[in-house]
Amino acid sequence: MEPHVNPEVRRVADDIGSMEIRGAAKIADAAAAALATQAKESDASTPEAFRSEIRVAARTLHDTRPTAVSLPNALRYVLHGMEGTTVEQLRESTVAAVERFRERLERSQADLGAVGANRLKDGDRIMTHCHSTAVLACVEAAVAQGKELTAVVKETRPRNQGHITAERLHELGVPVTLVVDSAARRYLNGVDHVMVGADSIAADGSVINKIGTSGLAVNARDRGTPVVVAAQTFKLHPGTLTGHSVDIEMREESEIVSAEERAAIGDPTVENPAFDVTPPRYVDAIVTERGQFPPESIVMLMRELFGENTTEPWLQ
Ligand code: RUB
Repeated sequence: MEPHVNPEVRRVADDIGSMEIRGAAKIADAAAAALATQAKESDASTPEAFRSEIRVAARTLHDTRPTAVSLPNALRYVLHGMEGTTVEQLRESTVAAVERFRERLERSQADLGAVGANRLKDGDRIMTHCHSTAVLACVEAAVAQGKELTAVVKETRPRNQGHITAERLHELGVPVTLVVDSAARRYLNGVDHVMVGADSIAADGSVINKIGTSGLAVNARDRGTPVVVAAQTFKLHPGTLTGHSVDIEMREESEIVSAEERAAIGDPTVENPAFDVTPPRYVDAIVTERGQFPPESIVMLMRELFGENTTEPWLQ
């Protein structure tokens, strides 16, 4: 019999797939919390049944979106923390691992914000793309230090996550200029830093983030504007240490064009990649809760944090 998956796990998985819950950090947090619900409400009668329920729940959450490594890293953290020989011990250790993970997530975001804020000076203007809670943590910390910042926000088609960023920056008291994505280069001359988040960071220092990030970084390099990537260390992709590449999510064409619109323009092939890869040579610094790193040195940190442990426990 297929192990029981808690309805809350299914709801969170659906919400991640439909992007009700989105952004790498929020996805990781929601997935970990869903595993705690699965553990708390499980009526498994044997330790084996409990373990296989948690593994199936983890796989359900894992198979929602492929690019943000924060999701498998969160699941891996919780599954490695699951220990004991009775159902009660397994339940308690799983719930405790979720709590530790969520606390670490919050703390690392604040620590990262303090590092990123050091890069920002009073009067600076940043440009950002998509909606990154890590970027906002840097801005929030800088504002708390009394620095006055302004921001150029790219709208981030097709899902317009730039609107969320504009709203959050407004709440922080940062004046925002919202521009269409293709206007970015025109505004780079007046910008002091490009600041973006990451969904995954590969062992060679490549940064995988919302589609459009790589073009922005190339343009910024051309203009001499530094590109800063704000990302907690759970964005480091352990599989890339052993030669795997990061899967780029292709989303529905309906996010770009309706079936009628497509038919009216001669039925072109429509492609909708959600992320792209920015090579390390276009990135000036990766800001993490452990300090800031040149992208080429991130592999050292990856080895320190993950060692040889790059397996997926929910597949066992
Ligand atoms: C979100 C996105 C964000 C990163 C970082 O893409 O690319 O820049 O996830 O976010 P989507 P954070 O909207 O498709 O999920 O810093 O909050 O983890």
